Amino acid sequence: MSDATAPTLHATACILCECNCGILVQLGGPDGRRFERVHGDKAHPASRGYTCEKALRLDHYQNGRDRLTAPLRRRPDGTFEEISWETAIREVAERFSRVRDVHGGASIFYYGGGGQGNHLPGGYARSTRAVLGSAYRSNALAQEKTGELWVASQMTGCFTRGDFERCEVGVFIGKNPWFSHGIPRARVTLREISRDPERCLVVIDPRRTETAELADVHLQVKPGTDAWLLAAMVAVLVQEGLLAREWLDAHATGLDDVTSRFAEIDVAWYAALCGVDEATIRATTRRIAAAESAAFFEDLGVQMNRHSTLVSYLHRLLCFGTGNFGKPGSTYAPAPLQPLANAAPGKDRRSPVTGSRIIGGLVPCNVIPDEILTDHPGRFRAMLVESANPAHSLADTARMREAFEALELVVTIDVAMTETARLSHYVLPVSTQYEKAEATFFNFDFPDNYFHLRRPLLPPPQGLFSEAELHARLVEELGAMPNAAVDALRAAWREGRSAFRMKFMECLGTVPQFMALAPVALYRAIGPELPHGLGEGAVLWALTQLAAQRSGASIRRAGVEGSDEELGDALFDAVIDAPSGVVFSVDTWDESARRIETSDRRIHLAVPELWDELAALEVGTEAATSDAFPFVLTAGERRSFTANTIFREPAWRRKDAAGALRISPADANKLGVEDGGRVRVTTKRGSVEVPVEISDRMQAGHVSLPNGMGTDATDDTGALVRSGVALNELTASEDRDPFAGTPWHKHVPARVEAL
Ligand SMILES: Nc1nc2c(c(=O)[nH]1)N[C@H]1C(S)=C(S)[C@@H](COP(=O)(O)OP(=O)(O)OC[C@H]3O[C@@H](n4cnc5c(=O)[nH]c(N)nc54)[C@H](O)[C@@H]3O)O[C@H]1N2
Ligand SMILES: Nc1nc2c(c(=O)[nH]1)N[C@H]1C(S)=C(S)[C@@H](COP(=O)(O)OP(=O)(O)OC[C@H]3O[C@@H](n4cnc5c(=O)[nH]c(N)nc54)[C@H](O)[C@@H]3O)O[C@H]1N2
Ligand code: SF4
Ligand SMILES: [Mo]
Repeated sequence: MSDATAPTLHATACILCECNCGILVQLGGPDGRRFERVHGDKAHPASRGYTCEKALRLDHYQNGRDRLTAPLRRRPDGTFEEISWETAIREVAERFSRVRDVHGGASIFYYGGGGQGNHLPGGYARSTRAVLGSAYRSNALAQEKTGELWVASQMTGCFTRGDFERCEVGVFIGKNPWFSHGIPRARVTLREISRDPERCLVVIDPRRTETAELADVHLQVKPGTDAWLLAAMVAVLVQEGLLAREWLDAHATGLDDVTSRFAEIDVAWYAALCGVDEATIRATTRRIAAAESAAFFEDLGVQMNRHSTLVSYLHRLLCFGTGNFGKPGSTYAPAPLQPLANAAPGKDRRSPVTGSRIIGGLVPCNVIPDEILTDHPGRFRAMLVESANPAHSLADTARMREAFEALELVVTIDVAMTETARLSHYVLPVSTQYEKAEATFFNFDFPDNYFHLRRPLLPPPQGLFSEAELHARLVEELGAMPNAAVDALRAAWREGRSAFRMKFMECLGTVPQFMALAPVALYRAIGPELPHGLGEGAVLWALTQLAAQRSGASIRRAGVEGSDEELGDALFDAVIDAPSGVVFSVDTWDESARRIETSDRRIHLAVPELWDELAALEVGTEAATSDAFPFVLTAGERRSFTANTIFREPAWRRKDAAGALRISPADANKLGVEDGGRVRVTTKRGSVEVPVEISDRMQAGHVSLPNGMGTDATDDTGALVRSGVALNELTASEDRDPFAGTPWHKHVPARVEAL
């Protein structure tokens, strides 16, 4: 093919999981808007050409069904009518203001702010929220990561990640990276560890997962018993003298307190409780302790399970107890361009109605209905939802629906007509992630960390625009846009960066609430001035200034140059200029160790608030199952063709279109059901019908359903048709961790009956 006919490849990223692999898209089709081909982008600093099978299906997102094309207002009968943008912005601003004026802004709850690929909207929403006085927010992190975040805040004051590329031993706890990824180039990295006889892959999972098949050691726990397994492993460290004592003396406090609590643990008894052979537990613990380095990753298998916060703690005792922090192949504290949720030990903030612990600034997802369905004066009265689908993704859909119906006002900002949009008073459509500049803050790599500001591939359809523009218009309608400052900033930008920085500082000192208004003010002032259609990247100007102050040395090591004053601007330009992403920071291991932000800069091994739960393990496992609900259902397993609800078009799935229930051969036999046969799954909250897949990966008594199914669409007659099981029809909001409020989705007692 000659150069003249070579198709244009547009650099962007996959938006289906936190890895955000770099991709090259070839556009085509009759209107030039189809994703004809998708390749891995070798120029992307983290993925280096890698993708999984899902990225190839991204046309189903860009050109998916249910795309919203105009603002919608709900009629009293539940149907929607299209309204003009003028009306939409005016009425939404008016109605939120009314809630604020009558009940106070704190009653306006914000949910979302970005999914797996789009975190810039959350930045702009800060401005709208500040004008409305909205004080509480949440997102999906508060149904998975907040327990771990709280433990991190207690022990290190910063979040830590595993260095799987260099580790000798890699440990995955309730995590199946073969399908869920979560580390760059997951399958390559897993294979490398697996093939190297000097290295060791350990997987803790009740299922024989694809990752477990590659593992040297598969600790096949009974579902929901990880706390006993990990407590036994820590006990082995303590009792066999395997702790990295010298290192701990230099870097940690609280060791004696911890050892006394594990000295008496009966390892054989705990082994029996979790169903893993005692000798294997001892051998695996010794292997970890003897290794030069070990990296750890816990995920939903334990984070959405019983004892999740305690498990996060035990996992860290195993990691730090063997000296695995701050050296190659162990764990590190990354420095993202912008932290997604803060792990610094902060003040104890609580939600207004239930008094639940707010971790990382987020209200626990499972208590949201309780914060609404009450006559408490501090209850939430209105909700702004942005790039999230909580009516589908949060526990207990029936209660969530009731909660939405009780709110005075629900406004949803999305690209598609979702389950949440259908429950909203107003639905505001926006451009897709390929029709605007976008980015995520899932950048946790080490020692080289990268950031990718993606350029738009396509203009949005007529009448649509980005969240940045939407928030700017809302703030303008609310009369809060600092227009004079915006004009002055734009003029200063044209003059030069030094003038701009000075003007920005001046605004911080003179314009009321400027810090909070800065995102939309920057967007209005410099958005149109930015090249490559990167207007929505304007907010990054402020974030790169802050990053330069925080991590100047690391940014310079990445080759970004400039005086202290100029470094932020140089970083901003580097981000703007890199279509496939840029390494913005190069850390050292010492640098990472300095990010420990406890009061004495040491790792705190003792977390007394968890002692009672730890001690309670001794009495044994408490069965969640019963005669009525004898199975443990894992409600939400990542599979080859699941991607939360980012794809709404069922046709994107090459396999498993119905989202089968996986069941062990023994259980299938007992129930008299064949592969592909249908069963009814019933929990205390609901009942669904689904086909089964008989799988020898499953233990007897354990069944699992995939996540991301059960989205609704209207058929030709206008009726709603659901494809697959909407998991949270089966889950209950009260089934949650007593500490962090995270759900027990991986451990739902259920009954299965053949149909
Ligand atoms: N293909 C695909 N990839 C995704 C996503 C997707 O939708 N599809 N979503 C992304 C998102 S948002 C997230 S948060 C991540 C989640 O990534 P993961 O946490 O890896 O995904 P899951 O499959 O939900 O759960 C992991 C494992 O937990 C196991 N498990 C169940 N019960 C227990 C238990 O009692 N103990 C232990 N130890 N393990 C248990 C399951 O068998 C499963 O293999 O994936 C991301 N990647
Ligand atoms: N039972 C059970 N429930 C679960 C899970 C489970 O395993 N089991 N997994 C949980 C996990 S880990 C997660 S992360 C959550 C995910 O659940 P949510 O955080 O609610 O998000 P998604 O399903 O990813 O949906 C993202 C939404 O963003 C919209 N969107 C896409 N692009 C754009 C855009 O550019 N702008 C805007 N404004 N919107 C856009 C999509 O149309 C979609 O509605 O689900 C959770 N729920
Ligand atoms: S691992 Fe797969 S789903 Fe995740 S970003 Fe990369 S290509 Fe997309
Ligand atoms: Mo997630």
